[in-house]
This record gives sequence, C-alpha cells and structure tokens, in this order.
Amino acid sequence: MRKILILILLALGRQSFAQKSDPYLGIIPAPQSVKKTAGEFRITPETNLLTDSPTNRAVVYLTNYLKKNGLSVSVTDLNTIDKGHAFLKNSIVLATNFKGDMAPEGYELTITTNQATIHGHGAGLFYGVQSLIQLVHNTNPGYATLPCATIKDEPRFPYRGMHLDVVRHYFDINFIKKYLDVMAMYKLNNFHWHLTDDQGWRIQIMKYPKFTEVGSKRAQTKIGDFKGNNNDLYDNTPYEGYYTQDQIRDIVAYAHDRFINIVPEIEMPGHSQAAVAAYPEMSCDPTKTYKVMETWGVSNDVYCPSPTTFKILEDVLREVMELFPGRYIHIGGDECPKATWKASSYCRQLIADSALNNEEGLQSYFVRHMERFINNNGRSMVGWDEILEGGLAPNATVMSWRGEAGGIAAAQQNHDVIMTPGSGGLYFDHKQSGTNQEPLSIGGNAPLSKAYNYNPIPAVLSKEAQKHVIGVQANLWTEYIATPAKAEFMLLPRMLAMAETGWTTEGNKDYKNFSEQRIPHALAMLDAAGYNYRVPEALGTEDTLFNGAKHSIELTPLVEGAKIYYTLDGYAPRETDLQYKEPLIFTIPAGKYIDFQSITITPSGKRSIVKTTRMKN
Ligand code: TNX
Repeated sequence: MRKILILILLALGRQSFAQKSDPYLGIIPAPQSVKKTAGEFRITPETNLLTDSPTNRAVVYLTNYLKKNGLSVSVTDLNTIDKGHAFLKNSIVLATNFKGDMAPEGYELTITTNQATIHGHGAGLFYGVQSLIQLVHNTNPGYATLPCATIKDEPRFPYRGMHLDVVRHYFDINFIKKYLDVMAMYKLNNFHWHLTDDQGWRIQIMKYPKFTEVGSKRAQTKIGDFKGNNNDLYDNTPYEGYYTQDQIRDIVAYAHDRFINIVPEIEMPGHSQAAVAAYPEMSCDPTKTYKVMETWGVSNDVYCPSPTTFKILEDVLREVMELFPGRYIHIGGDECPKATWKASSYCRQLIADSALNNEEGLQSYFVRHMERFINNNGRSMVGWDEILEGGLAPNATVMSWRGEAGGIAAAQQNHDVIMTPGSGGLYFDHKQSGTNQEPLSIGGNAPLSKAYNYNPIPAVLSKEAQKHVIGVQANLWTEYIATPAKAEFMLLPRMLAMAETGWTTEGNKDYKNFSEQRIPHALAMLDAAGYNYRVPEALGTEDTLFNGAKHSIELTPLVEGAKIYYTLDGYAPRETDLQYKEPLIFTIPAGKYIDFQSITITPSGKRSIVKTTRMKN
C-alpha cells in the first residue's frame, strides 16, 4: 500500500515538473508576465466563488467547468455580503468592478494559498478564467490544485481569428460548437465562417429559398487530388448540408458566451457557382444551366455586376446582418476570373459607361457597391487581398492571404489589415511535415514551427502603418478535409501556435519552450477533452543519416503520458515493439548500418509519424 502511494506521489510530482520549470506555467498563449510564488491553492467542494457579477459569462463558464470536473462550488454575490467576506479563505474571486486601468481584454490573476483572484473587464475576465483553467493540474477526486503565482496579461492584437470552410465539406453545428470551444480556450476572438462558395451555399436565406434548396447540394464530389492524374474520378455520392437561421442564431449565442465574434463570409463576385446554379439570373448568361461545382479550384461561373445581382445580394446581406451582430461582413473578393465578364457585352458596356479601365476596374466597382451598402447599414467590410486590384474600396479591411504584399499595400493606404498568409504557415490545409506520411492535403508544408514563427508585423511598414495590422488568422480550407477528425488533426496543435502569435509579444515567444514544455500538457488536455490532433514526433527523433561507430539516442515524447516504441529490424514500429525507456547507445560494425525507427503513441492510441535514423559505419 505504501509503495503504491509513493508511486502515485511520484507520478503527480513528475506531472507538475514541466509546469514548475516552465516560466509560463504551461499557459498557452504565453502571458505578458508570470511571477511564481510558493505553494498551491486547492479548489475543493467547499471553495466559495465570490463575484460582483454572478451572471457574467466568464463566471458562468468557470462554474460550468468546475461542475463538469466534479467540483460544484457555491457562487456568492459580493454585492450582497459584507466586504470582509471578500477575504474569505478558500475562495475564487472574479471581479469586474476593480479600480485602475487595464488594457482591453486584459486581466490579472493572483493565486495565493487562500485565494485565486481574477480582475478583468468583459473578455478580460473570461481570459483570466481560461488561464486559471489551464493552471489546474493534478485533478483528483474531490479537489484540484493551482500553483501560486501572479499573472498580468493582455493581448498583442485585438483580432485573433480562426477560419473554417464549411462549403467544400459541411460540418454540423455540434462540430462548430466544439471548434468555438477550442478557440475560446486559447483566447481567439473571431470565427471566420466561410459559408458560400462554388461547391455549396450553406446559409438559409428566407427570401431566396433556392440558395439552399438548390445551392446546398452537389451531385457528387471529386476523389483525391483534383490536379492529379485521376482528375476524372468522382464518388457518385450526393452531398448536402446547410445551417438554418435558427441554428445560426444558436451558434452566434454560443460564440457570444465565449467572447467570440463571428465574421460571416458571403463570397462575391467569384466563387459563386453554387449561387448562380440556384439563381441563374445572377450570372451574365441566364440561359445557361449551371450546377453546383463537384470538383475543386476556381470556377468561371461568377456573378454578373448587374442590378439584379446587386438587389439579391443586398437582400441576402440584410438577412446576414440580421443574424450576425458583429462589425465585420466578409465579402470574399478572391479569385474572380475575368473571362466571363470579358465575353459579356453587358460588362463591356458597363466598363465604358462607368469609365472603368478594364475588368479589374469592374471587380472594384462591384466591391465598392457592396461596401457602400454594408457601410450604410453600419457595418464594415472585409475582403481577401484581391480587393486591392482595380482600387481598394474606401473603408475596407484586407485579409492578406497571398503572402504579405496585399497587407503591406493596404496598411500603407491606411486600411486595416488581418495577416493570414499561406506563406507564413497559416494555411492549415497545408501538410504538417515534409514526409510522405501526412494525409492528402492541398500541398505546401506548414509544420508547427513555421506556424509558430510567423510575425504579423512586416518590418517594411512604418510605425504608423504597423498600427493598421489589427491581427492574425489561420485558415482551414476543407477540399481534402471531409471529417471532423481530420479537421481537428489539421487544426491542432497548429492553432495553438497561431493563438500565441496573436496574443503574445514577440519578445515572450519561444518555440523551444512552447513545443517542449507547454505543448505536451496542452495536448494531453485536448485529448481528455475529446479532440483529435497531430501527435508531434518525439523530441530527439530525426530522419537522418548518422555516420560513425557509436551512436546514442535520447528521446522525449511531446504528449504527456505518451509512449515511444521502436524497431531496429527495418519494420515500421507499433505498440507490439520495444518500448523506449532510457537513452540507448549503439555500436555499429564497420560496413554495416542499423535503422532506428520510432513512433509516439498516446494513451488514447493516437500515433505520430515514424521517424528513421540510419546509423551507419
Ligand atoms: C485559395 S485563400 C482560396 C480558397 C482555397 C484555398 C486552398 C482564398 C481566399 N481562396 O478558395 O480553398 O486557396 O488553399
């Protein structure tokens, strides 16, 4: 019995070792400042939650979290009790009515052996709660512990976004909620919901039911790489899905509870084949029959810049603005091929009549028209960087995806910019290693380190222009992501890297600390919360060739609790092989080699790729 107890204590000690040696106590994104102090605070069923605003969303979130983890604490309204009680022992204090300044979304979290106190306004209090939750280690039946510390924190950027394409593949509202949950955990505050594209229209529009009756369904879907040799293969399976307005209201409220704004995207003038399939009168040739697109890429079937199109799109945006209360309405604007407009006598005439230079001018005319409408309704327009072509609409915010050039140009014209460059590792549809062991992806290689090391402020911008970079976002396009499990695999852990870029100052970012000290615990937490993720290859594994007679191998798994298995026989390792327990030294005879192949397998059975070191003499 004593032996078992000692083993348990050792295990707990080891679990909190990483937290103790880590200057950020495991918190992702890394806070502005963390001062560790001695001791720990214990949350027990006797803990009081004292707050000056019991219905506050942050308070509700924390009480729900504690309840889910078997710790139903009682909530006391500080306004109703004598102030002396605020210093009660064993209490968590969540306060919004403190005096003094605090940055927007900032918070202070102080943990002593008697109390855990969070001061913050609005989202700040909520983010303090998220940090507190990440500090909970060693959950035991009946209590949880928090290390004593003082944390002062605020974000680097006001816009920290995560995008999801629900068109190429549809994800149901339960998944959207799960997506919002994980965004909230890492202090992301904008969900960019890509709702329409060539392959589908996924938002119910009351005034125009055919958008979903026709536009949300495609007859079949391309199999595999659409640019590959088998680009004539289809799955022969109908595909459909859309969100009702009731479901959208539910999601908007769910996001609001987590301090997440939703940026809805209605694509125009390109990426609109599904829409013209529903309403051919929005195209330049209404006599043609259009179908919802079944493969990937860019379609020539785009909107015509006609009064009919504008009328319908304005009606659509009216309903969109009714549903989504946030400031930003995203109109897409990317990848609009000009072939159809060039062939259209109506468009040629319009270019001449409106004194436009060419079809790029027409794109700009289209976008400016929609911006006027959006601005007149009190909202702001966002578009992909193609909206710069032919002249930027006067108040537009630009999402820079084709590198940073568009963002730089827009910031220099005093427009707000959100950086989301594929070249900066923020396209999460790119693969996560250069090996052939990653699943099918759109191409490109964006490993965790690349996503982490991106800095959204280009050095070429003046101090003034830099202020226009309001934040950062990563995008998850889903041509090759048909399931929630793969979406999570592509998202995690890269989203945590991007979240740190959005929140943490450049000076506090440290990839080694992030990937080796904080990621292992974060992934164990995500595993427990039911998320899939890409298991990082163990620290110390390398796909490499080693030359020499003696070689030592020392490995550390990068998911807490995971095991490493290896082979020396040339076969891919699995859980039936030797388990790596301690550093190994190999002696290689002259003229021979041994392949050391290893894999990380987590307690829930998730597997890393296999890494191979050839030790050759
Ligand atoms: C470009 S990024 C697109 C999307 C594709 C994506 C694939 C952008 C504004 N447009 O339509 O899904 O590449 O990576």
